[in-house]
Amino acid sequence: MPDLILHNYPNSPFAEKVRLILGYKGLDWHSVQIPRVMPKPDLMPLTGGYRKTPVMQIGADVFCDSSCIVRELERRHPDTTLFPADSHGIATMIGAWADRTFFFDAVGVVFGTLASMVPNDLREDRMRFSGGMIDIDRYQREQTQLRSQLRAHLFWVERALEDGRRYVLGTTPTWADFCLYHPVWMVQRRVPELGAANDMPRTLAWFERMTAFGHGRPVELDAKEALSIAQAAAPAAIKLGHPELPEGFSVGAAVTVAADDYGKDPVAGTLVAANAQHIVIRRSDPAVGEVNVHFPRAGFVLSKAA
Ligand SMILES: N[C@@H](CCC(=O)N[C@@H](CS)C(=O)NCC(=O)O)C(=O)O
Repeated sequence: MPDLILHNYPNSPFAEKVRLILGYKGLDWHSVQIPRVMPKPDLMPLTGGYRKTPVMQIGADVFCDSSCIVRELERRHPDTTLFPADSHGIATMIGAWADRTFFFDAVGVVFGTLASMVPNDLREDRMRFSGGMIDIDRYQREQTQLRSQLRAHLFWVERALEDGRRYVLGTTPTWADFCLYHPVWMVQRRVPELGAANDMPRTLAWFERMTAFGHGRPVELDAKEALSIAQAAAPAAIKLGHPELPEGFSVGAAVTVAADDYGKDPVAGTLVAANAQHIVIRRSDPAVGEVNVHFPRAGFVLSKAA
């Protein structure tokens, strides 16, 4: 039975990024279907409030955010690495741009183009979730501008591939390719009629190459079963190199961790470890017992609990 459990739903671009990485690494994994809007009653006991998609679970360890997920996947399955040679710095920088700016180009174009088909529950949920940033009426009004931004940024991908390289940093795929992939996937899948990249042959060929990695070998798992797996497991012993706690924080302190951009619901727990890239807190819930919840340091706020 595979250890990796991905809590996800089919239309989630960030989940697609991780599914494709699982495919690239050739892994067996369990897929738990979660709702795309709140409430998410079988996810909250695991995360303690983090509601974004995807979340990865391994026993009683829960990994929030695709960059935290990939760090753990790399640790466990380093062979087909996403960070070959000295690509780590540049790949993570491109990834950070793609996951925020480029992703929101795609969100604006897709939601604005499909505005009349977006159900009310999704509209309202995303408005609340994003603190007003994902405003589908505004996306509809500003569609010309949003499409021009998407196209401008898509051409950056085309330019990156201009010398005939197969992937944006050379001959093998890196984290940068997977982060650039999911916004393109969202646009190509949801609004193919726009032909947003039709005059970008290198981008289209790269997209096909990336798509061919597939999703590995997923097996569906019931959400309640995932909770039982956490309940039956113990949180892993954490050995983080180069501990780095902000002044005034100590291991064992009551803290909260929250995203700094959108979906900012804080998760409360006891600080287990932190370094420049990673935060781990321990929390418990009757449905899962004790769990470690892992976050990236970049893009997250660590605070003392009130
Ligand atoms: N920084 C996060 C972003 C995740 C994200 O924004 N996911 C979207 C779906 S693709 C989301 O959470 N939407 C609301 C939801 O699923 O509840 C990551 O890298 O995982």
